[in-house]
Amino acid sequence: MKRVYFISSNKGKLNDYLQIIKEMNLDLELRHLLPVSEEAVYDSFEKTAKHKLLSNLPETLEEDTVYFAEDSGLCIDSLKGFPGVYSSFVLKTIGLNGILKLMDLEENRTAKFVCALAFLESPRKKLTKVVTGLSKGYIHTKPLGRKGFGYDPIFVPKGFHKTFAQDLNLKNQLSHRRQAFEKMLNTLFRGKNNATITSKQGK
Ligand code: ITT
Repeated sequence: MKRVYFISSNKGKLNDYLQIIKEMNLDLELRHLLPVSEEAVYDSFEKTAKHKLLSNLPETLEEDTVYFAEDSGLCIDSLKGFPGVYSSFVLKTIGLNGILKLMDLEENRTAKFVCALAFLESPRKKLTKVVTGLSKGYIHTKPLGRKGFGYDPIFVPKGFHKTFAQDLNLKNQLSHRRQAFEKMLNTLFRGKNNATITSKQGK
């Protein structure tokens, strides 16, 4: 069994990964590390994810173990990508209702979730790689559903009619997080661990 360490303070993300690993039937043990350094926000998800990983790595790294961190958020087209890299701050301040107010009477409700996942490709050399996943969809007019976390109650994935918070199984089959995680596993284990890893749903 392989061991992966996820560095994050967000229990919702952790639950997503646990469900993804279970659903993909992977022989992986996911462990959780709380960040030790203050969170910094850069102008891209990729840069922020890399910083989160490198500034929170334990001094001694375990061999044959994967360390990863991620930066994610919601980008709303009619708001020119807002809240984007500020998603965490915006959720804590104006919240879902504040976002819905900004979208009041807006006809173009398209949006996307982005997940940039930074991981150590080689723990010995501290070689970092960043992969990303995207979920396209739209912002509902009101929060619906009690599952998931963060912006899940207002986000409906493209081609479906329920919010992520109404159908967490659906979310974890196709989400930005699922795609980024699969990319990381494929980069790390392809060729070494039998087959390529793919999700059931298309990208
Ligand atoms: P970390 O310790 O992992 O950094 P965080 O909550 O600070 O946790 P981010 O900086 O990546 O995470 O902020 C992302 C924000 O976007 C945060 O408020 C999340 O709740 C929200 N978010 C990220 N992914 C989401 C998802 O899949 N569904 C709903 N909301 C999400």
